[in-house]
Amino acid sequence: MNSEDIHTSVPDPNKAIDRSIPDFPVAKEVDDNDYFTKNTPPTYIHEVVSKVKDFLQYHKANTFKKIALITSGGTTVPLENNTVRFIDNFSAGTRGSTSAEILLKNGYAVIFLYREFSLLPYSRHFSHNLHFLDYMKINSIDNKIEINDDHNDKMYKILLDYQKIKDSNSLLIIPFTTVNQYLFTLKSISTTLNTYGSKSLIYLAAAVSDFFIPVSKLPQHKIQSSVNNLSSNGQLIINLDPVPKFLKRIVDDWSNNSLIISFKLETDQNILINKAKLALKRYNHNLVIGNLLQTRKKEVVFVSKSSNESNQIDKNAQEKWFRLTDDQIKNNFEIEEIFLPEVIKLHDLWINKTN
Ligand code: PAZ
Repeated sequence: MNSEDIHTSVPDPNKAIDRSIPDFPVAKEVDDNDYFTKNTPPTYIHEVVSKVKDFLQYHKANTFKKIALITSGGTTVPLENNTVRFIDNFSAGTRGSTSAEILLKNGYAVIFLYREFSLLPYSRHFSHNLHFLDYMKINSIDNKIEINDDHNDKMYKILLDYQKIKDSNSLLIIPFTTVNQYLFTLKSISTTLNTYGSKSLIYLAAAVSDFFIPVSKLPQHKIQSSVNNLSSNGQLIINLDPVPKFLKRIVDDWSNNSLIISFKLETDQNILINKAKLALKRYNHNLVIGNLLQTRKKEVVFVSKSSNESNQIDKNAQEKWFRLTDDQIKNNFEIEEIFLPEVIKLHDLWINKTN
């Protein structure tokens, strides 16, 4: 289920920039296809498409489960083609990996498009909070490795769940690291997923860079601190182009059969709702889930079109908050357990409406 053969975090030195690619103006909403003709797809993209096709075919033929494409983790923006330095985006992958587990538990098959080495469903409970060797001990009688008694019960439950998902071929894991890999892969997967019809859900929890350096402007080698690269007062000045906003393309063409949900992250609570409403109006998808960096593990807000549909979607957009109670926090509930049942209901309505 894991695409262990695909690696995204090590740049491919053979794929040095093609200087014959002309420079291009910043893509606007109308010409965002430019991005895909003027930037280079990852070398492994055909492999991804073939894995996704096999996965969809398997579920069409055998289970006809609902399928969720979940994006998770942050994208990077390389500053050099042979990347030593890059700009990163905040996101541990908690939202995506937790949501994946819950959707899998609720009968979905999941395509998990994640930042390589960020949190994964199931292993997330162990991978980032303790040295993994501390979960184990050596049995001094036969020198076999065992799980420490303290961790046995928790690990047993999670291992059972994981094996069930693995045996039923319900989880396909695809990595990305750079924003370019993310965009090409998202386009390929969402287009392929559209053939699955309304039983597909796109759940965009990844934190995607808003700015990037187009391939035509990317230095091939490590930026040197020589005078050539620096301003007269010794500053390194980097020009970043805006990343075209592709959500509209997913909604309108790439995956117009799918229910589409995006997340909106802000740090200023005074602008969160308005930004979520704006996104809903601009992209015309099904739901925006707003969250604040500071409280994202305890509360989220759903901003959706009002049932009283009109052209002024932003004015009519509905808000619904989901919050963990103190008791739930004490008992280690995760906010995704509280709001995902509503997402599943929304998706079921979407499926019923289109059938
Ligand atoms: O991965 P994580 O749990 O640390 O963070 C999740 C999140 C805050 C990145 C996600 O909920 C989110 O809001 N994603 C969209 C980010 C954006 O507005 O681009």
